[in-house]
Amino acid sequence: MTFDVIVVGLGGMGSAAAAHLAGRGQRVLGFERFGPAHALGSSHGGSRIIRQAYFEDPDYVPLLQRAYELWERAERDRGADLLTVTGGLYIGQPHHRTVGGSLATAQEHDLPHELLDAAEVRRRFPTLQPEDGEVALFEAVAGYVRPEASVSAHLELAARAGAELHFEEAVTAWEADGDGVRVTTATGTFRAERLVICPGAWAPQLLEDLGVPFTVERQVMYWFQPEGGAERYERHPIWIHQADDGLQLYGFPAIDGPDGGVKTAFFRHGSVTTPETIDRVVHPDEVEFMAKRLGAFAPGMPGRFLRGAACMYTTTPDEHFVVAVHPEHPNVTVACGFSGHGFKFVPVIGEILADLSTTGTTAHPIDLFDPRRGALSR
Ligand code: PYC
Repeated sequence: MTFDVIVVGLGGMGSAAAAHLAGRGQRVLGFERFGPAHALGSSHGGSRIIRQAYFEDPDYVPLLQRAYELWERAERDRGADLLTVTGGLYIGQPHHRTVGGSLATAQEHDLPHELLDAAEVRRRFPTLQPEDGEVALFEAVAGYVRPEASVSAHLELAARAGAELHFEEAVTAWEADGDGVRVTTATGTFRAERLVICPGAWAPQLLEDLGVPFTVERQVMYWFQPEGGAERYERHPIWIHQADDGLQLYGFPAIDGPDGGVKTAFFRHGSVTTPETIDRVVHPDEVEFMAKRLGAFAPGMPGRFLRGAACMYTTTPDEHFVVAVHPEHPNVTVACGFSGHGFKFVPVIGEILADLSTTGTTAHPIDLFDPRRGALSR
């Protein structure tokens, strides 16, 4: 079999790229170092926030709007529940990024939203207790997506469209020249016309030649069983609270029924790690710190600690993604450095990668993700 394109890494982004490429009639070969929808990278933990009033940069909004359309399409095509709209609250001091940045983006893009003072948040959402002086931006369209179900759905869509997918087969090297690409794994060398590399936390190894100073960070997710049970968290908005010291704490509804607990985490409060050395144990002092911050903001929490899990962010210096045709190799496309906020974009990144790989360009606005941007120079 001759392949048009090899996809390296079949996590969130790679599985979507494989599905979009195979859906366009490309002969796709995919490699994943672990099993399908595994829990050893950056695409596990049951839920990821999706929102549109994006404090990171207003330029993400058109991509988010397309992502919503493509999440719905993937749900229809696969018959799976992938996106749940719950509403979202972004809470903190008005001048802090979580509220101020979300508001600026909502205004620039005319996104429906409400601004609530602390008393109104406490009245409408008694599970959350912002302090007087804090405010919240409420966005009805926000919610969560399911990472493992999304990876499984895109793998299934890719396979259904004819992609050949190899699991437990790590890529150890790749080369590209005018004749095409060669990818080496433990079982051999594979050739194709083009390559799409979605390495996740393996970017420092597989894309070292990009010269981007990636930092791989260990991040912990926590599940707590609230006092009095999880029922009142079942239909709860997702929320992000930025404290006075800048730390962002976020949480989800109880999505796994009354015994599954409520998931919370800090946004970017990790330690530098590598995929080979990451500590997957969640330690008592970490649980204690989370429980203290959570208890101060959410009455009824932390309740009882159920479990924790570690995952990895691959962060760029400006926390924007890297999505582009490789600057040195026109037949190689790359997607990495999602900096802890990428999962919501999975289907639109799949579409962009399919555009870039098949035509060398895309109609989507991706200038922000250029690997040669000044903010990334070492
Ligand atoms: O991707 O929206 C996001 C997010 C918020 C907190 C952590 N990740």
